Amino acid sequence: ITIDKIILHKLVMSLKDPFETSFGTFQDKEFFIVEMIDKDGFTGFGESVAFSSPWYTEETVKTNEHMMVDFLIPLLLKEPIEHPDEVSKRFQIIRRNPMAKSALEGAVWDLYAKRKGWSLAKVLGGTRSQIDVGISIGIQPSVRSLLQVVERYVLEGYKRMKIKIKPGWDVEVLKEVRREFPTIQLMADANSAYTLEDIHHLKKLDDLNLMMIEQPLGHDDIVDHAKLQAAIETPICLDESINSFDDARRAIELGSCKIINVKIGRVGGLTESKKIHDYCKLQGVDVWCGGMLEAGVGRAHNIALTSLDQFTLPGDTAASERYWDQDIIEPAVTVENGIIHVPEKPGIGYEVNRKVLESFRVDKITVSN
Ligand code: OSB
Ligand code: MG
Repeated sequence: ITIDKIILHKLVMSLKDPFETSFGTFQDKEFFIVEMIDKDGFTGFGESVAFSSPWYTEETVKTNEHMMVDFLIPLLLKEPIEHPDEVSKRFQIIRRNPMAKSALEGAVWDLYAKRKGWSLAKVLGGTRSQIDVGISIGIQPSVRSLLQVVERYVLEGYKRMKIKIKPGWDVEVLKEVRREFPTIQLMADANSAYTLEDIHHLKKLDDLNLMMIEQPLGHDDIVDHAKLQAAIETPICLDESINSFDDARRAIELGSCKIINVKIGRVGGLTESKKIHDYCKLQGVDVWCGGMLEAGVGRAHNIALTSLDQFTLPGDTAASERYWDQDIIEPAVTVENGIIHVPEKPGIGYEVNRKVLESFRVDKITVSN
C-alpha cells in the first residue's frame, strides 16, 4: 500500500437520546472519519473514538487531531506498507495515544482488505458469520424509567443488558431490575466510580447473578482490582485499565479480572486487539467487544473484530438506530433477535454515504503524499 492522500473528516452527530455514565453525559458526538486513498485509487475508512473531553481516558478529539496530523500521518506516509500489522510497529515510537493510532490503522486495514477483495472480518481471521449483541443502558432519571428501557430492549431481542451504575444508583437499582427480569443476562458498568473502601458494598452484587461488573475501580488500576476480585464472586471485567496487549497480559497474570472488554481504539488498533484476543483464547479468558457510541464506520470495525472466535460474550455493538436518526453508512447496522450478520463484502462491508457524511461535517483536513 502506497498512500496517496489522507482526509480527516471532522463530524458532529447528535445522539437520539442523551447517554449518562458515572463520569458525565453524552449528547453531541464529535469525531473524525479517516479516509485513506492509495495510489491505485482504493479507499479505506477509519473512525476516531475519543470524546470531546478526557473523562473516559485521557485522549480527546483535539489530541487525536494533533497526534494524527503532526506525528502519525507523517510516519504513515514515509514509506509503503506491506501489511497492516506494520502500522502499530511504526507507531510504537509515539507514546500512548491509542485512539489516534487506531483511527489511522483502521483505515489501513479496510484499505488492505479492499485491495484483496476480502471482508475485514476475513482478513482478521474471523470465523463467525453472525455475532451476538447486548446493549449498554445509561443512568436513567428513575428506576421506573430504567425498567421500561430494559423491557424495550429485551423485547427488541438484545442478548444482555448492561446497566451503568454509580454510587447511589447501584445495588438497589440492580435488585429491582433482577426482580423484574429474573432470567436475563445482566451486568453493570461503573466506569471507575468506586474505590477499595466500597468492597463491602460491592460484595452485595454477588447475590444478583450478574455476568460481571465492568471497571469498578481506578481507570488506570490493576492492583486494587486484583484485591477486589479476590474478595467478590462476581467476575470483574476491565475496560479503561486495558490500553495494550501488555496491560491485558498483566491484568490476567495478576488476577485483576476474569473477562476483558476489548475496544479497538482504547488498545491502539486492530492488530493489538487481535493480539489480546489470541492471548485470552490461550488463557481461556472470555472477551467481548465494547463500544464508544460509534458511527457506522467504527461500528463496522467492531463487527468485523467480533467475528473472531474468542469473542464469546455479547458486545455493546448495538444497532445504528439505537444511537442515530441517520447513520453515515449504508445499509445501517440492524439487529434482529440480538444478532448482527457479519457483512461479506470487501473491507468493512458497508458503504459510506457521502451526502450524509458531508451533512455532519464541520471541518476537513487533507494531507497529500
Ligand atoms: O464504558 O463502555 C463504556 C459509552 C461511552 C463511554 C464509555 C462506555 C460507553 C458505553 C456504551 O458503555 C457503549 C456503546 O453503546 O457504544
Ligand atoms: Mg465500560
